[in-house]
Amino acid sequence: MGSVDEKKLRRAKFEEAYHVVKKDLVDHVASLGMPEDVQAWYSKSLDYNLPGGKLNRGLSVVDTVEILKGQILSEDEYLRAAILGWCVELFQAFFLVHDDQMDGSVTRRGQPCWYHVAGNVAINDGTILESAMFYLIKKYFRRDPHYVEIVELVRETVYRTEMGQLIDTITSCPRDSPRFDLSKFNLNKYKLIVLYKTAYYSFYMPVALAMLMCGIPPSQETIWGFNSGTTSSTHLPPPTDAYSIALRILLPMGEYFQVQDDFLDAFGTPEQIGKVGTDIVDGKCSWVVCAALERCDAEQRKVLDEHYGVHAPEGYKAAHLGDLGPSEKRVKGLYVELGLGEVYARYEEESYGRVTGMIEWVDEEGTGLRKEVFVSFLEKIYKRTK
Ligand code: GPP
Ligand code: MG
Ligand code: MG
Ligand code: MG
Repeated sequence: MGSVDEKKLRRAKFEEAYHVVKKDLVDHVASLGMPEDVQAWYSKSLDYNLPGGKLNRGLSVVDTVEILKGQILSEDEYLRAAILGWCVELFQAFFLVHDDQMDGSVTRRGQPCWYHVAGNVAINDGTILESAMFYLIKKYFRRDPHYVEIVELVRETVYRTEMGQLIDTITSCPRDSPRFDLSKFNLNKYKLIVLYKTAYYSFYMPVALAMLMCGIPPSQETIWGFNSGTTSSTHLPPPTDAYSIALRILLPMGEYFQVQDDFLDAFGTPEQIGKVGTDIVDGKCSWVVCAALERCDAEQRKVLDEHYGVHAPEGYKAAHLGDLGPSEKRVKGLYVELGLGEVYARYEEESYGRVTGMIEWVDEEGTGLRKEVFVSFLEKIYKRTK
């Protein structure tokens, strides 16, 4: 959507609304009688965890509202769309704070993960970010005809994302477990994990929130209408209802996005992605290891069995931030040997083509949707390198 300069302007405008969000939240806790040190801690947690990301999810809410309304938004409309956008960013910040602690990550967005700065109170700070999201929805949307649907959409998405994190966590190898069975990993298991941990909240929720704000009529059946537990749905007949169509297009887009995240975890540099990859040492059921398991011979499989899910010796990461431990190095070497860079490039083109084909299904007249909503979201992530 638009030139590089226009994109920068859109981002800067959205970032301006962050100041409104922060003031609303800090003023609110002040009004509850929270002392100055609590207000200062909260401000610091917000500044540290909320504004520094790519903002794709938050911007997608604003972009979708603009596309669906088909005209320049009034100041009030823009603010309400941006508030919903920042709510999606709060959702993401809440989960990232917890995810980094659970994954034992080192850095996020180019700085130490919040739990390294704050300690265990990071758990509470994460859940405060979740509550902040519901506070803002109430403040700005309480009188909206779809207030209940907005709240229920977010609540249900929180629940689904937590289910995804649960499968992600219990499917991964327990720390340095010597007899871990990699045959538990396969692409079907993988698709289920990423549908729940990523696709609903990162892709469907931002667009569905914008659709609700624009008054596209929902019903309980249609909001979660398509839920076969898989994202590979091109063989099913195209749905006709607006929310079901959005789900059917956005879930595979979310799967594609998480495959990119997994690929970059192994193949990106910390400078590029702002975080140190942890999937290999954490023994995650990542797309990359599933692709490796499908292609490796018996010898290569032994390397994976021996080295996947093995942390560097104690103190290693601390001494060489971002350096690879010997097992991680071995697994990354194998990924290159198996040509997974090319496998990924083919997957990327295939996903892009598949999603683009699904966008053609959208009946603009009949649903009130616009193809541009999906095109603009897909363009934000296609060939991303961070
Ligand atoms: C991404 O996983 C998934 C999430 C951030 C959802 C977390 C959900 C919780 C309930 C905490 P990831 O670990 O691959 O993300 P990253 O690579 O950014 O650490
Ligand atoms: Mg993580
Ligand atoms: Mg994780
Ligand atoms: Mg990741």
